[in-house]
Amino acid sequence: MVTHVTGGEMEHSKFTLVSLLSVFVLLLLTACAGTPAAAPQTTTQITVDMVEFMFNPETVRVPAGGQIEITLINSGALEHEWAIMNLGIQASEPFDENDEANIYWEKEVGPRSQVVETFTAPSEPGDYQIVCAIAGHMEAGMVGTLVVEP
Ligand SMILES: [Cu+2]
Repeated sequence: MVTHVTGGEMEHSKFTLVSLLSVFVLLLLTACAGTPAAAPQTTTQITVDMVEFMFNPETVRVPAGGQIEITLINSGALEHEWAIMNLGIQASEPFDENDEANIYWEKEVGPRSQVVETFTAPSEPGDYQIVCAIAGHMEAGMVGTLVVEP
């Protein structure tokens, strides 16, 4: 006995398949919609190269209160760090505990390596001193400026 599939039945199975797919797609969309969307935020990307004994570039400009993504590259043979001092503070030479307490944000990077970090720029516009707080490095020239723009 031969079963003939009529045109009507064929249309029906196609319709069922399409319906199932639609439901599946809807479920996927609903799942995605359930995830809270991240608030749009502008990130300022900066890159600083560190080597004995300097920062390149020395001066970095960021918007006040902005979200900053910094790539810190240590091309040198020694450990270095990029430390932002609080507004109005000039680190003493040698760098001491009082200076340590006046760091706004800092990141150390091992020799011949790099890191990507994020931080929030100070909300107060102005010129912030940047130093490498490792003993002797500031004196040797590892100083710079973070210009926080209004
Ligand atoms: Cu250093």
